[in-house]
Amino acid sequence: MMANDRVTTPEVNLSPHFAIQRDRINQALARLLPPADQYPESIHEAMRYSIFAGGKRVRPLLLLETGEAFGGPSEVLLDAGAAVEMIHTYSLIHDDLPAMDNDRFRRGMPTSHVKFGEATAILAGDALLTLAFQVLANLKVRPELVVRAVQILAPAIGTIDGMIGGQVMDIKYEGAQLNQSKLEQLHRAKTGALIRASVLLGALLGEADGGALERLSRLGDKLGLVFQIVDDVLDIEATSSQLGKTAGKDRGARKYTFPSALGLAGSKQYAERLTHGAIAELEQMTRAGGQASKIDASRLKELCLFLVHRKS
Ligand code: GRG
Repeated sequence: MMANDRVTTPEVNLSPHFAIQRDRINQALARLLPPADQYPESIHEAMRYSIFAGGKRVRPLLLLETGEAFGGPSEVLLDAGAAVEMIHTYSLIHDDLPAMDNDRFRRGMPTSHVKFGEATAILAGDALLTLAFQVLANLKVRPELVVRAVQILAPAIGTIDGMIGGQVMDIKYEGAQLNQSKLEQLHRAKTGALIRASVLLGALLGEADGGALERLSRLGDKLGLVFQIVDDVLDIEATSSQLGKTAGKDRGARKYTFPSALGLAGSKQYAERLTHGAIAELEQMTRAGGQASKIDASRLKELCLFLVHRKS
């Protein structure tokens, strides 16, 4: 396929299967988070408030569907997915703080610091991050898999090409005009790395072989960028009530985005092309023979299409 080829993918509404999967993820989160009446109550209330504020659960769904496609044990995948969602929610709580994006509205509700005060919001983020690694350490798998899971997850949210590094770049380049390669480097780190790690954790815990891991790593990388491009497009095209957060923030915050670099139509086209590439990785993986030829990748494909066509 050539760089400028036009690609369109069919729209999908997620099938009822995913509502069931979201319920299972929510049940795992409800079980793993300390109860709101557990002393000291205020922090547990704040952790549960942000976790159950209505996120789409994209990252745990990717983890679960990848792992289940390879026959991984659901109890383990659900706990690992919950850990990833805890980390994602920590990043949102901290990103919304006055010292960062200073947002008052997230997932359709007042942000953590608005509801509980800044000190509790900072601690709730810290606590979710800490609990996530506790959950990973307690996964009922061979210790070697726990070590490898930490080796995937920790760098994905760290400073070198990971989430925190991406956030640092985001702050550093505020108001700057970036070329496409710098913009992609920033978003691969800030948003993409955790999405890629979610896919890889599913593959690891499903005991996918090396060839499949490589394909899924490339798929995760592409989906991570798609996610951010669509986020930038929605910031322009969707309303605050559709998003559950303040729309139009990027322009106000002088953020250089994919639509600034490629235009709206160009951004949508690029997201479609990347999605097409991600689906091609899946198809090549299942055609390559061996272990992956036996898996049903249709749910993962459905998720890829959902991510590019999502409206919130
Ligand atoms: C503060 C350490 C630290 C990191 C912040 C990822 C990140 C870095 C901040 C999130 C801010 C943001 C709006 C990023 C754009 C992409 C993104 C992660 C959107 C929110 O994710 P969704 O759409 O949210 O999956 P829900 O609410 O559905 O879970």
